Amino acid sequence: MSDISTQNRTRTRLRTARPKLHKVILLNDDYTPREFVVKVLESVFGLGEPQAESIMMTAHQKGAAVIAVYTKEIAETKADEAIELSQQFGFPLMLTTEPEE
Ligand code: TYC
Repeated sequence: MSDISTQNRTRTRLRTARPKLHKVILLNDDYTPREFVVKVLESVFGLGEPQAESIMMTAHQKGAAVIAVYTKEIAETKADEAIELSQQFGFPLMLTTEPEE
């Protein structure tokens, strides 16, 4: 027989690596100026001013707001950058990260 044998083929399920995404969450406080929070959101997270304002106001009114989702490492790095920037200016701004459901 000239057919190519299929006998020894194994079926391999292709899995696409899909890393779990993590939310970066902005927390409200009583001391950080609103304008500073907006600047941090623009500079660290690349948001435009309207979106930065909207997220800042959500955190201000509700206590917390999701800024964006990233892979774990990027989420943690961005949260750290924002916290460090705020500390350099003497503000207590806090951000956390958590895995998406
Ligand atoms: N609550 C702050 C104020 O009244 C402003 C603020 C908003 C701080 C959002 C943090 O995540 C925050 N100056």
